Amino acid sequence: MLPGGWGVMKTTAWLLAGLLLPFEAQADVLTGVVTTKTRAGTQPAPVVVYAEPLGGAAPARETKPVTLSQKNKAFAPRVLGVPVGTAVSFPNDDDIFHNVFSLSPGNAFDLGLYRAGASKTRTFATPGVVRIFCNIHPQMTALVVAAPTPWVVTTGPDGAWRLDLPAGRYKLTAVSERAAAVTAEVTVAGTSTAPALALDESAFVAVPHTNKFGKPYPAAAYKQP
Ligand SMILES: [Cu+2]
Repeated sequence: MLPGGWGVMKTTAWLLAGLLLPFEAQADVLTGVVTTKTRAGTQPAPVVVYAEPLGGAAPARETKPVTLSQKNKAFAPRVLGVPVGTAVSFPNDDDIFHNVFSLSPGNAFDLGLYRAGASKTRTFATPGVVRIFCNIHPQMTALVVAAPTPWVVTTGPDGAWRLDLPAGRYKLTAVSERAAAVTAEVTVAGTSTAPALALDESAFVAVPHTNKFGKPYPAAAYKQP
């Protein structure tokens, strides 16, 4: 019975398609490498890459809490990309007091001064690039990129990155604390490779940042052991 046979085959094909599509939607992978032009002898700063869907708003997803520790008078990790809406906890893992603040427009906050073992949390509800400091220790700096999309990643030391996202058209943005952001558009279908994202931090000049009052740190703050 040929017609019946075809019918069964078609039905089977539809069933398979129905079963596989959701899996396929999660299986698309976009990989790329960010190259950074630096001054001779300088290691490039870590880079955050995020992908915003073109032709529609990024879907709102439940976010996972993330930890950004204060240890040995440094923030760890130093650079963190998170979807907007993410709650970031800042545990003080040293045995001295620390503070966490930012003056970045749209994302200014101050968690106050807190002791060893304590932790405070900041939810990054507004997309943006957020420079984070400690009001006691000027050498402590971190960068949080609150991305307007669920698809955000921090590159490895070699600039390589990977995002698992549904097929479609995206605008990619790469941003670091020492270079102007760059963007590119890409079509994702199956396993895809992103176009080159090239940052230039060769013109970057480090200047002392201010404390949480917008004033220079006292000279003694730079001399602490
Ligand atoms: Cu501190």
